[in-house]
This record gives sequence, structure tokens and C-alpha cells, in this order.
Amino acid sequence: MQLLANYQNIFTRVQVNTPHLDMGVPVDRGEFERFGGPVKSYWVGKFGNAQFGPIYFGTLGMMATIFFSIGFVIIGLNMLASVHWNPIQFIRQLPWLALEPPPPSQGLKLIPPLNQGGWWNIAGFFITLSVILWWVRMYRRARALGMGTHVPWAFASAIWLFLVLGLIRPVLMGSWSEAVPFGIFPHLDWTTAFSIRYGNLYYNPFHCLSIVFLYGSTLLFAMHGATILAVTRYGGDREIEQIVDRGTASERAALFWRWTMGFNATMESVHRWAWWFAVLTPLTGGIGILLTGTVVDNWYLWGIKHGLVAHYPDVHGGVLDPSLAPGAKP
Ligand code: 07D
Repeated sequence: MQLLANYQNIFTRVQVNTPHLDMGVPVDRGEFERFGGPVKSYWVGKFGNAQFGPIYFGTLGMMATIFFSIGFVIIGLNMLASVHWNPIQFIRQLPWLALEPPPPSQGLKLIPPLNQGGWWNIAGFFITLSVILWWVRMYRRARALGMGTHVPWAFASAIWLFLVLGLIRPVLMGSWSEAVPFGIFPHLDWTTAFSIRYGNLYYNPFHCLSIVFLYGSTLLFAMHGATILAVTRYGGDREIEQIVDRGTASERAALFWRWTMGFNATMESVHRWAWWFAVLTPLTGGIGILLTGTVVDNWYLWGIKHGLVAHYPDVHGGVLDPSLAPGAKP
């Protein structure tokens, strides 16, 4: 009893250890051998599995890594060129350096002059290719293990937002200049500029929805993670196999939520809640970005029209749509 009362588990307490290193189940549909390691680390075992490797790389993994590296190096070299190839300045200014997309004058030209954003198109092409190949690799590895494809489909949702931001929306708008620059602060500056240019993204209902699912995901993850940790002393980490048994960790976990808020997810459904919340974050976000500038030019004015914006006293005169302001680019 004393032992149970003291049992706390913020860090992993149980490390799976075998006398031999575990190579994993044989995969008959795998075309390649796994390689690298395996090595064991006690401290890594505090956070996850103590064994590193072996990893399955295969053709797709190799190609995705090569294409990503090409894109990454192009971005890095452009940044280095922007500080006159000075390595010290490269490191000092790295968070502010950018590889910008082509300016509006280049429209949707496939390969604009290299110093007019052309490098952005080339780097973007390689990174997009790499992300897509990595998706196919994930799908194929899940299939090879006889798993469902839930992970790749969740990843596809993130790729959807990535493609909307960098490819689909710029194409619909007729200009690469609408796309996101590569760079640490520059991409954040782009986000703010985008919000201001299109009348404050807070009034975009899909941005609202995306935030609901983003915050909701963290809440659900915290609730589920905390619940399981709280009942591991009763074997709660065996989650699903306990679902039908009385008096188990699963039943206590469920009862805890039924007692405190009247409703409980089940050991199965909580994972579906988590999956859907996570997937819906970039899914709804991508819809919101796709509508911006294509269907809706100013979310603040849209919000006034649809009763979303609170009514303020008209102290500054009316609000002008920036796209109608004198000197605004069409
Ligand atoms: C970004 C895409 C998937 C990524 C993939 C990975 C590589 C790496 C590496 C080049 C995460 C591929 C990438 C392989 C390449 C190299 C080296 C997923 C991504 C596949 N917002 N906002 C969201 C909040 C404001 C704005 C989402 C909060 C302001 C814009 C989310 C606030 C302004 C966009 C969210 C807030 C503004 C967003 C992102 C608070 C100005 C988007 C969801 C409290 C700052 C994006 C509809 C996500 C979107 C987005 C949250 C405020 C602008 C819910 C909490 C008002 C322009 N915002 N935001 O999962 O979808 O991203 O909008 O203030 O485009 Mg916002």
C-alpha cells in the first residue's frame, strides 16, 4: 500500500530490456534491410524506448532525404549570399535571414530569374517533393507492418495546409509572391503581414475553428495523458485490453471523468477524439487560408457584414478596405 501511495511517474519508470537487441518483427513485404545501431541508452529510455535503431530507410526515405537536403542547402546558401558569404554574420543574423518568393512582377512564372525568387521556386519544389515522398514512405511502412493508415492520413492533413500556403493559394491568386518565405522570423513576419493585409485573420471563421481544434488537441492530450499516468499503478497503460473489465484502471479512469463532468470518453473513443482534433486543425486552417484573398478580401469587413464584429462607436470614421486604398496594388 505504501508503495502504491508513493508511486509517481512523470518520467518513464519501466524500461523494456532484453538480453539481446530487438530487431523488430520480420517484415516480409519490406524490400530492404533495416540498418544503423542498434544502441541502447538508459537516459533515452527515460523518455521513450531505450533502443535506438535500426531504421528502415528504403528508396523513398533515401530520395526524400536527398531532395530535402537539396532544398535546405539552397535556402542556406541563399541566406549566406545575402550576408556576402560572411559565416559570422550568417550565424548572428540567421533568425532574420530569408529566401523570399518571387516579387509580384514575376506572376506565376515557373522559373523566374534566380535572384528574383527563382531559387525560392527551386527550393520549394525539392522540399515539396520530399514531403510527398516522405508521406508515401509512411503509408508504405504502415502497410508493411499490417497497420491502419491513420498516421499517414493525419500527416496528409498537415501537408494540405503546407500545400495551400505555398502552392495552391499562390496559384489561385496568380502570383508566387503570395507564398510564404523560407526563414525563421521572415515566415512569422509573413503571417502577421498576411493577417493585416486581409483584414485581421481573427475574423476568419476557419482560423477560429483551427484554433479551437489546436487548443482542443492540447487539452485532450493533457487530459488523456494525465488520466493514463494516474492509473498506471493499476495497469492503466494496458488501456484497451481492460476496457471490458470491472474494477480496472480503465474503469477508474472512465469513472473519474463521469464523476467530475458527467461524461467520459472510452479507452477507444478518446483516441478518435485526439485524432480528429489534431487532423481538423490544419484541415480547417487550410480552408481558411484558401478563402483568403480568393473569396474574401477583408475578414474585418466580412465580419461586420455577418454580425461577427462587435459594434464600436464610429470615432475614427469608416474603415477602408486596404485593397481599395489609393496606391494599393490590384
Ligand atoms: C504550418 C503546416 C504543415 C507543415 C508541414 C511540414 C517541412 C519543413 C523546412 C524549409 C502547423 C512541412 C515542412 C518539411 C521545411 C525547411 C528548412 C502546420 C503547418 C506539412 N493564431 N495564423 C494558424 C493562432 C494570429 C495566421 C493555425 C493562435 C494573428 C496565418 C492555428 C493565435 C495572425 C495562419 C493558429 C493566432 C495570424 C495562421 C496553424 C493567437 C498574425 C495560417 C495551425 C492566440 C500573427 C494558419 C487559418 C497548424 C492557418 C494559422 C493559431 C493569431 C495569422 C490554429 C492560437 C491574428 C497567416 N493560426 N494568427 O497546425 O491555418 O499549423 O490559418 O493569437 O496560415 Mg493564427
